[in-house]
Amino acid sequence: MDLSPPRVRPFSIIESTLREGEQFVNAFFSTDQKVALAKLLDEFGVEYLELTSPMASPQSREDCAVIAGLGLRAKVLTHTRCHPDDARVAVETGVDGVDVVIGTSSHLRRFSHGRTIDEIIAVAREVIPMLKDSGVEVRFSTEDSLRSDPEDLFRVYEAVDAMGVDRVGVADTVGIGTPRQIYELVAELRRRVRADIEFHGHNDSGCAIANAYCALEAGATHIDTTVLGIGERNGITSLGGLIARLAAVDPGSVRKYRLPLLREIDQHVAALVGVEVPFNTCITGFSAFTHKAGIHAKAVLNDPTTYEALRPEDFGLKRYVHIAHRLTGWNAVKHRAEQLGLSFTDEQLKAITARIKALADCDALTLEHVDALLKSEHEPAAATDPAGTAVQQAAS
Ligand code: HCA
Ligand code: CU
Repeated sequence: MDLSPPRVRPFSIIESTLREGEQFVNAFFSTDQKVALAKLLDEFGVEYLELTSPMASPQSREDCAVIAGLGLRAKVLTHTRCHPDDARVAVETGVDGVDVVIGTSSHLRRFSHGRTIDEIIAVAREVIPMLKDSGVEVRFSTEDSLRSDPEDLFRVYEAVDAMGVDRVGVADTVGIGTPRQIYELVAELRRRVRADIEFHGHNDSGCAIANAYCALEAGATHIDTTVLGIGERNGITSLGGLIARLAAVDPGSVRKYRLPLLREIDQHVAALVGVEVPFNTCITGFSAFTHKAGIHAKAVLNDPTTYEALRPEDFGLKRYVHIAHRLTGWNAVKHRAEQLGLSFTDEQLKAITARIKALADCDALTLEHVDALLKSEHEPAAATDPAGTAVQQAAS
């Protein structure tokens, strides 16, 4: 059995915070906010930005033109229904590419647009050549792919592939797919079409990042993300989550991005939509590089790779060893003492650690408490100083 990490094949990110992300319940982005975010994501290095359909509202249409005119390095896409009128308006905004989508599942065919598979292919035949003739990049995606009949799906994909589409999209619209299903669907699609393959996965059942990764393993070339994963309901594959997944497999695969910007990007979007960055967010969650238990702390202080799949310094971040609690160990306490410039014998450190544990059994401790204790043990005179002063001096 070989569990060694595979190499990640070349891929592009289609960053859809300005489209799928706008479908998040709290999202409202002004033109200036969209422009600022587009620039930030462009600086990070995503290959594509996907924008809300110009048909959504007059402002959405203007915003497409504004962002398409910024001269960003990233290609600017907009997202529309597979309909000639929408496609025409999309091209007029000056975007580099148009992502068209139409539902192929029986649910959506029955309750949404009411078309048969033949009718879907017929409308694609009106839209795709027209878009190709306009010189834009064209993607055709099947909404609710996972609940579509695979034979219907492949018939549609093969037909649009023959029409010269640049990319076909698999959309797990309701977040129902398992990694294995996504792998099998994309691998079969890879065998059947010549076009690039995009994956768009919702996170209703918590598999969005894993599904995106499996899509790549199976031959997908493009992955849709949003910052923090925001989107319809509980959203899609998050930008940071995909980066973390890929960096853990093959750090070289994400060096093309300016990784230290990720924290600012996550915090920026969290503020825009009025949420905190969740504590368990990959890479940028506040405890993502914090180690606590004594055994972990000791090993990490010797060699961080013992308990870290990712290197915080690659993202401009620092690891933190949390020592003010009853699971702590004397190696971690020693490390803190050294940071404060205080030297103790091992016996003294073990005694101090025992005191920390006893205190932490009664009440929640802070680093300030531990620092004050270390200082007072080192220079008993300092014990008469207000603890806060000692800590402030230590911290400055
Ligand atoms: C939706 C549409 C979509 C489209 C994805 C795609 C989805 O908002 O329901 O264009 O590939 O999840 O199916 O976001
Ligand atoms: Cu979606």
